[in-house]
Amino acid sequence: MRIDIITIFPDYFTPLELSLIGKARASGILDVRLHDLRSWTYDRHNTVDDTPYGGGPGMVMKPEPWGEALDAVTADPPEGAPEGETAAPPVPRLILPTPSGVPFTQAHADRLAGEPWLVFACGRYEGIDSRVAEDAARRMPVEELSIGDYVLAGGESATLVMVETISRLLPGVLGNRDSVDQDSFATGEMEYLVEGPVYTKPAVWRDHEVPPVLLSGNHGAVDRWRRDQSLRKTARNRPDLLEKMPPDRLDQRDRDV
Ligand code: 6GU
Repeated sequence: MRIDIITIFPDYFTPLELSLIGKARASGILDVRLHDLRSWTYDRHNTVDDTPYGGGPGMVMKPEPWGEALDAVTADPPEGAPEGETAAPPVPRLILPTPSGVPFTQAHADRLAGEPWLVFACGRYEGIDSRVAEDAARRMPVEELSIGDYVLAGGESATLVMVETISRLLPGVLGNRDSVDQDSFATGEMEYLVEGPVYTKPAVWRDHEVPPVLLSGNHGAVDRWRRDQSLRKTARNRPDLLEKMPPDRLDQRDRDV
């Protein structure tokens, strides 16, 4: 997968050199390209913002640098499938991180992980002139996404969150595919549940014991216990998820928890 990120703070993305994502990049699974929006400005101060039409507080990002940046970044498509000649080049999908966007969920991540090419446009200030999205939508799908009900200073940290969430789903990035299926919010068994507590050695630490069932070797009992713990933790921390769970997702044992 190719990911282009356009930002006035390319240095914000040095964490993408580390850990899982750093390795995915080194191995060629993930091609992340950073672009400084100011390279598409031509005045002495490399201006990217201006006052809002209609008045009001703050500044708005000017459309011209964004238009040129998106044209340049999307001009050279990544190599498609190895059939080469016959395969059409992939279409980029533009992601606009904004607190006014659709709430980003694991389902978005699952879908976006199947795309060949994502472009993230990181806005600052009061946002990007709305004609940029309108113009881009003439040639590519555009999605406005929010990572939660709070306001960040800019789209950079939201982009880091989304890129990490998507990248760990790419084939070959996590050692163990199963760990993805067991995640909180994963589609399937865990769709309306969060994960319960986890333990490792030693079996006793500062008088705290690991729940004995986990040492029992009884896999059926372990699975049942984990599901119970997951239900209890979801009820405690995320009652909204249990509200949304279709009733047929609960068996009689679940109802007893
Ligand atoms: Cl994607 N951007 C900003 N600036 N604030 C946010 C957000 C995004 N998601 C939640 N708050």
